[in-house]
Amino acid sequence: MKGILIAVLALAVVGGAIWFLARPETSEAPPPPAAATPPPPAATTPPPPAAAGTLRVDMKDFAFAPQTLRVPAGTTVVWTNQDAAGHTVTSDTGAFSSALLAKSQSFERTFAEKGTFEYHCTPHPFMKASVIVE
Ligand SMILES: [Cu+2]
Repeated sequence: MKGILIAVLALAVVGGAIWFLARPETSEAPPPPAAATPPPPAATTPPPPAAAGTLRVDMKDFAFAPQTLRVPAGTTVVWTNQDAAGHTVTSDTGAFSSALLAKSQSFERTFAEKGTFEYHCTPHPFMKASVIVE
């Protein structure tokens, strides 16, 4: 038993040595020098923070994306039409509806109340989606 252990250790040592000697030369290349350029100056005006509690839904290729949106209560959802065709954001229950939105136009609604809000596009009833307010 001890002989096997020694043999295994010897194999590991020999194997390691072979691996060490057989390494490609490139692994010896020194690391690239540290970038000489100074870091960019700190922005004097921080970028505007993403509006808290606002989520976007795109209307694109005759579909709402994301089709299911889970949000905490109080979230404002902004839909933007990316299609040449006009779309609406119309609640299945009549709770809300946008006008017919042309390309690049948006509609927004703040969901203060919890619940599942299914909606569709009036000209294209197959466009269905939902906002789940939790
Ligand atoms: Cu539509």
